[in-house]
Amino acid sequence: MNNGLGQEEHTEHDLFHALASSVKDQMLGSWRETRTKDGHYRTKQVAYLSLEFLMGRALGNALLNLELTDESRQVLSQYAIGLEALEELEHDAGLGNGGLGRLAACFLDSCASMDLAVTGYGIRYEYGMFAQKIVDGYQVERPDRWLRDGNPWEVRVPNHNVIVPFFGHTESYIDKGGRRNVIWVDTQDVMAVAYDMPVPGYRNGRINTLRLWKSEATDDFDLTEFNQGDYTEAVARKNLAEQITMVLYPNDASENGKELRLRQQYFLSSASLQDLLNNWVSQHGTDFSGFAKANVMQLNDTHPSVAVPELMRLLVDHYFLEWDQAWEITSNTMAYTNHTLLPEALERWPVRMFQQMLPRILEIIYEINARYLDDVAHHWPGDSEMLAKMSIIEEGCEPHVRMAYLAIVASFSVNGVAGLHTQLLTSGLFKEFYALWPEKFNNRTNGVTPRRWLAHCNPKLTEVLIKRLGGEWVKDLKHLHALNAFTEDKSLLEEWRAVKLANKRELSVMIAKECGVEFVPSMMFDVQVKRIHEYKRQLLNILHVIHLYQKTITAISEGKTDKLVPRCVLIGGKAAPGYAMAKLLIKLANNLAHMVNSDLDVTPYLRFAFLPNYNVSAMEKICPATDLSQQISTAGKEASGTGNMKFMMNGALTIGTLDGANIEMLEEVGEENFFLFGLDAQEVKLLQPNYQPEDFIKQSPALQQVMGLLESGHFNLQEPGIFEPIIESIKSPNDPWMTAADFESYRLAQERVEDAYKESNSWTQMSIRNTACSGRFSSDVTIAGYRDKIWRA
Ligand code: 26Q
Repeated sequence: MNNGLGQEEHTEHDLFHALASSVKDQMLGSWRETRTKDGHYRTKQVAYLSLEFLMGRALGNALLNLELTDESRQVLSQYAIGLEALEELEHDAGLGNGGLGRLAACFLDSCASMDLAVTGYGIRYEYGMFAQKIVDGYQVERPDRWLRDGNPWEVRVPNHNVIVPFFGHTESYIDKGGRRNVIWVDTQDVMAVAYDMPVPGYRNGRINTLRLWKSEATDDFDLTEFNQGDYTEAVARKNLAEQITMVLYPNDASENGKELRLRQQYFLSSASLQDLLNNWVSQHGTDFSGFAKANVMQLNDTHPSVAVPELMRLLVDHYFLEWDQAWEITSNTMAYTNHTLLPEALERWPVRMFQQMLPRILEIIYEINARYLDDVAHHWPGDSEMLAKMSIIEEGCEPHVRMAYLAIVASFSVNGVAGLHTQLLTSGLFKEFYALWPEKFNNRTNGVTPRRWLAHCNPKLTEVLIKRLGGEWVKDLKHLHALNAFTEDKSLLEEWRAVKLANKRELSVMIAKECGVEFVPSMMFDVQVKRIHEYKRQLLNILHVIHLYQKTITAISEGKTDKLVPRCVLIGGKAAPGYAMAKLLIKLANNLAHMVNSDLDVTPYLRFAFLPNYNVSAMEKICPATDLSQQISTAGKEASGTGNMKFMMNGALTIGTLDGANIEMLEEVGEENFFLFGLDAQEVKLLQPNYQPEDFIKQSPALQQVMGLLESGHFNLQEPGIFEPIIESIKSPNDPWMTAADFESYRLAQERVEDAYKESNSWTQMSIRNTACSGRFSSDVTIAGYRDKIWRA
């Protein structure tokens, strides 16, 4: 391998860039071949449209998939830096918030590895997910200029530039054939420039593409302004154009109504569709009769759902198709995935905003709605309430466009991301649509890629697995089932324990560095890492740590410490910058951590840390080292979860509620290998209207004590009253997350965890069974479902 470096002086960063560039160069040939092959063979093309691709680092994954790890290690042996250390120098591509963005990244890996012609379309944000610092216990956001040192993986492809229009107004005219056409004029145009990133399949020669769009000012636009002598205006406009792809919105549960966000959505949708249509026309001319058979667009939530009217616009206004013909194509190419049931995360845009920014798109939405409401009226004759309820336009003093309804109406497939989630969609949120079009709805339980989330991130366990099972599992994770036959094998138990211990040692080094807290590898590692949100109930975890703290102090004073099971608890995650309650939870966690870790009597039994800046590469170190994975959302609120699967694959046991994919994990591994607790979704719904948290507090002496300490101000002596909002939320009959209701059940489940952890052998057997049963949660399985049931690729 040519390492790209001569004998001259170089920094470690130069070395990283040299290696990455050389790996990319090695992909160029197969990349071109993949493109040609997909063009020739006329295989079905899938466009995965997503505002987020949370790719993380690329080097380690590329080396694994291309089978270049050993060679790279050899090349590096002449330098003073090891491969792992070099990999650490790569900046995460943090172009996503959390689950939805990371799912898109796992899907790309699976699609390439399963030889599917799938292109990811997204935005090349200049600033990705913010970096999180903790100052005095509070979250502080720092900009993430991930492109600062250049991106060795991307290729700018200016020959794919397209123009995206904004603002202006529409006019109609009658053409020579007597047809009435619409043109959208006086627009402010923005150029979309494509940057391609290679997506290597696992050792199969396929290199797929992630195409990320950057917004730039159009040159001729500048020129006109310049000629008019309005130089400063021209530069200011240039700024406006370049703002579009400047920054990722850091909300994982919506901040509705921000104009720039809608601009991003339309920019992505229009650029991607123009690209697909240009591609089609270059091969087939303007005959679109075969288009729907050859193309699918998978919408990653409603974020790119403005692609629906945009495809109609391009077909009707640019290629002069009749409405019905265009609708036939659109409604046979769009497929929509829903990722949430939380009402605040459902996208609605003010009609007024569409009117100004995307006037032609609004006209088309109205036309789609009018025709669709005819169907509704047919299905429910005389039911005007139903019409208002199901309309794409929500009436009111400020009318809104309901993006989910737009997506459902236009899609031939609508899917949820776990069994319970899909069931709740069809029986709740979308039940009228389910009544109208039951055949559209289907479930596709999420998965995660075993390449990154086992083979790459856990090399020690990989070695053990390969020794026992060979390497087939990397491509077909169901092979891990064979491990179940070895749970009585003493030598396997020994190796399994040794791997976990070694991984815990490595994680401890990171935690010491990032948090200033010593985690002791012989203690249980109990972890909850994910975005901070009330529904995910980090608060329940924090209350339990307070309980453990009190229990430890009591045990010490009574001289009964031999019953304690020493544990290290880790919480990590980012709060949306505008989400005050989530930020307050971070502050509470940090104050509590300080209290716990500075009590030297307590620390032999309990340690607690909040990890700053949790991201993809942190998870790669965390999940292999975790004993206990916390998946404790209020039942019915977490659509699926995917972190839960990463932990399971790496042999962590789960303490969790009957929510999202936890339910299916439990099904696979069995109740005896899972710590289940809490109300189920139906019980949550039934209890909600007459929920009395005070009753639950009265009935639980442990919770009473915890609340007493929290309310006493023990964790905020210098800052009186700051945790009032948290205390109130627990005690409020309107607490939608019902933290108090699940506390006692959670505490008891945690006691079962302790009893189980004391029995080292049976714990290890449970750990092995979790890995063995994780095969169903490979994203390869999920993608096989999309391929066979939705894409028909
Ligand atoms: C919407 C409007 C304006 C600004 C931001 C947003 C926005 C951005 C991101 C809304 C939602 C998201 C992300 C949602 C998300 O990550 N959902 C998670 O998706 C995972 C993959 O399916 C599931 O496993 C999780 O359960 C679900 O919470």
